[in-house]
Amino acid sequence: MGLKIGVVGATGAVGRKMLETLAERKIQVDSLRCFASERTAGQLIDWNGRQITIELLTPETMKESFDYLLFSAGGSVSEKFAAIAQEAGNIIIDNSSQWRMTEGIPLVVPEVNSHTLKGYRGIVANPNCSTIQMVVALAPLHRVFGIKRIVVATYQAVSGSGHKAIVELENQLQDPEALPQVYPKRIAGNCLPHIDVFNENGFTKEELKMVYETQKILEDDTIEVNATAVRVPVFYSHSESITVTFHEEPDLEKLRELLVQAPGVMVMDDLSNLVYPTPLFTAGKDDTCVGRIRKDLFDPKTVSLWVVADNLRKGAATNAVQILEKMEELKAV
Ligand code: 2RA
Repeated sequence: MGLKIGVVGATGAVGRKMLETLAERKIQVDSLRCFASERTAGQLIDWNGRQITIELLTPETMKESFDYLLFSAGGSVSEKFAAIAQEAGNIIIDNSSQWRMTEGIPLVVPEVNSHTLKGYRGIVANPNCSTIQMVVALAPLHRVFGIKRIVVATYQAVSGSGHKAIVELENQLQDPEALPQVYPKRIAGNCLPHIDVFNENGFTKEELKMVYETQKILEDDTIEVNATAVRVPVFYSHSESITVTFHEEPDLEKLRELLVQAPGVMVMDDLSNLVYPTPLFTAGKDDTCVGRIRKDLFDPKTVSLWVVADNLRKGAATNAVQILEKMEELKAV
């Protein structure tokens, strides 16, 4: 018996990737409905050999019965419509930041904390892309050596800002005079240390997401995180330079072995052959790729890593569909 699935925000960069991923991972779907705003309602979408007419998102549709609703339509849409759908007894997997820090709402990376899904129905929050790839790599290390502090700098692709940002970078690469629209400054040939809005404390919302989402997912609010989130002229995949200090001094070979064994991780670390992860390699894949694994020169409890993953796939759509798969698995238990 196939599933009744709805995708809200089906025409956005992540929504489209969710549809692609449902087909790619052969999720058994009986009925697939796509919802969006007036702007695109009525348009046709080809999905897995079917033609689907995009429906206008309304409170009434969210009160209907679905097995899963996948949301990627921004926080305000989730705030209103995911709540209605939850009230109606549906399971919602929401990619917006709206519910991530709400008490009682699971914030899930299946490889890390799928236990939080056991016996749960309602809204499930998909973490921020830059958080997902970091915790996929660090969770297995945290369980053995205990993380004290993380210092991370991100190098985030423009696809994280949606389709318009992809077009903006393309235009700027063709035309040196092309004016910035999505970003406050040119992104071609540039780096912007500014993702989302600045808080009074000098950190951006994107950086603070990496702090508090990481603490929630790893269930340890003693973990210190200092993040600098940077937009770079790359189309797909976020890269992260992560320096992590543990409570216990890690044996580097054991740490490497933990990463090799870690679910969802691909270790790419052979400097003599110039093997290390890059955005061009990870784009289109679901692996979280880890390289440049090395001990700090001064502190034996500190290790640096380079972590790269496709921000639209593992960073959003694939993680959301993996949550659906895990919830289906747990139903069968
Ligand atoms: C970005 N992580 O990369 C944010 C939202 N997707 O723009």
